Amino acid sequence: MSLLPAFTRVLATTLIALVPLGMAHASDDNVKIGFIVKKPEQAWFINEQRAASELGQEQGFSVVRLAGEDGQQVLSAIDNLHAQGAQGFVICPPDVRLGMAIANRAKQYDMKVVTVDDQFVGGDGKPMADVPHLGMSGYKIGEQVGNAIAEEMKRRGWDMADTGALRISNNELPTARERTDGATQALLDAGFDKANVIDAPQQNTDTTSAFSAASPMFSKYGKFDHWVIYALNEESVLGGVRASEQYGLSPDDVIGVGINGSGAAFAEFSREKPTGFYGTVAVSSTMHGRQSAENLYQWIAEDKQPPANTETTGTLMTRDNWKEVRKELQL
Ligand code: FCA
Repeated sequence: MSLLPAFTRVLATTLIALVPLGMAHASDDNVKIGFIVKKPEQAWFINEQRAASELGQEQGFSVVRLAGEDGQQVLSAIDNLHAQGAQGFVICPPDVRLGMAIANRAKQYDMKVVTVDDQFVGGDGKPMADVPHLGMSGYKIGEQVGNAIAEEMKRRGWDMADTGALRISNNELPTARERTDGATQALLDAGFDKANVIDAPQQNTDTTSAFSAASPMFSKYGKFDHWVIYALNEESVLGGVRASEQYGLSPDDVIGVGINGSGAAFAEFSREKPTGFYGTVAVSSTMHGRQSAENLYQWIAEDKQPPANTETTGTLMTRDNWKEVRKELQL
């Protein structure tokens, strides 16, 4: 007799445990998330979105891939997602200062939001810590860029006094500033003269804007024999390298090191002859896409709050090892 209540209790517990599980499963099939990116034509973002869709296929939720190249397009993308019954979205915003407007629109529709790559900045100029974020550990990855450049300069036997450092900068974007600050600091620590660091501010985060920013600098600072080039991403470094070629510099006199490790770098490493694009610090866009989508999915389906901030690391990829690193990072 005395066993019965215990047994009932066990049964009741089991039932209670089973009911939410059953419900969670039923709702899984209905989970739909958006994945909005600022530069849908760039290889980094193409791969990130593809990885999120693949995870959705594996885990049974749908992913709607959308472009958000400016504020207007982002807001219509959110309206569109709501109309389709999506419960949330991952976003890399075209301008981090749109954070409040985007978060408000999402709240209005009761949608959950996580950011990837570029973190929202609030009215006070600080990162919006209440929106879960996953991105590169910008300063550290920037330092890796600076160290790779310093080592290659040494290997080539360059005199630092005759070398200019072209920092293609985008100081409005914290993601960019952290990376270029890290790279600059590593160069200074290696003995580089601050006076030889030349800023070339770009208006955007792509090759075209970097090319325009870099072009005038080579003739303006024609006194330098060699150049090193860095920026927030490899697309921008490629803009700088293309500008150096147009000015007439030989690849032997240029060391460009980017960040990302996407198709843009693979295409460059696949060229028959080496260019001034020496390397890139590769980060897994596959992991960024999968992890950010999974964090959001679990938040929606299981009410599991994503980590507030996840920082990812990078690996130097050059013409010599790019295929191995690509495999390792599942790119
Ligand atoms: C930013 C850059 C991208 C990529 C991403 C992780 O959004 O613009 O190229 O580096 O961070």
